[in-house]
Amino acid sequence: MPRPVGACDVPNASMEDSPGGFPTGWQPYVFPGQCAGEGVSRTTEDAHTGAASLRIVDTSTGCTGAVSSAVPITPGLPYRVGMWAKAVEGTPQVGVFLAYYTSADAPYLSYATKIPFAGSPGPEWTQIGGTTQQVVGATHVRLWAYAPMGAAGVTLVDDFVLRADIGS
Ligand SMILES: [Ca+2]
Repeated sequence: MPRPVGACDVPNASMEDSPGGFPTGWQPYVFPGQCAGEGVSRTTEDAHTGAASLRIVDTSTGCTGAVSSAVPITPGLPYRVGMWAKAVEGTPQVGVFLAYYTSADAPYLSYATKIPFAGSPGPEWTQIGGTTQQVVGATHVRLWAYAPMGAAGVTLVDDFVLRADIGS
């Protein structure tokens, strides 16, 4: 399949690599008092492509999700972010944030401008995402898959996509 124009290399976008147990290039999201870094894991129970996906369990006692390592972007361009999601229990809501940073080693989800796209996945794999105008001064983004508090359920997510929106 031809590589789409403007496509970026999302680290381990299909969750296939995991020598340490958690998908390489990703880490559980931790935010003191709200997100304990629990409820998110790699699974091989189902996948959009390949053998693995990311399993997000939302008990609605806190938020849960995973954040990618930094991906360099081209200054000035709008970016499209997306992921494939499938509900396997309950009626979950999930979203994908694009978090913009002014350097590759900016602190973990600090000093980021976060632009969310959220949806309610059904029993089939569907894509969630959208296009953002770039934040002025940003040089890198991290992708952040998350389940906010308030909609308990279990979601599988897979195949993250990031590309500059410069035509097809
Ligand atoms: Ca996969």
